[in-house]
Amino acid sequence: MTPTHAAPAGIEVFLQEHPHWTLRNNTLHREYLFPDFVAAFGFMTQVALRAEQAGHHPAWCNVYNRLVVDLSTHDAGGVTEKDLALARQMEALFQGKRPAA
Ligand code: H2B
Repeated sequence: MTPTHAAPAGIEVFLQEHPHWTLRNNTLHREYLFPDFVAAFGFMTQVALRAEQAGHHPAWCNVYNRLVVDLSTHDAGGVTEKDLALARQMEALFQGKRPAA
């Protein structure tokens, strides 16, 4: 299978536009903090529905109000446009906007 890595320029543009995200261990990495567990889990639930729709799923770890996210495409062994798309959806949800389907 041909890996479909996102163009490095695409990642750079995304990282410049979204300074909370970094490239870490070949994943798109971000930590979110919420007021409490219910807010964190509510956000995760919204993301989960979007991820399932897209057939593309986050690696994440939640402890109480903290959510650590690492996005990569396992099939491709790195960050692809699918991860950038999921990250953009997460940012839109986090800012209370309804992301484009
Ligand atoms: N999610 C992520 N992050 N990477 C993948 O390669 C991936 C996935 N593959 N979700 C999908 C599921 C694949 O296993 C199914 C068959 O679509």
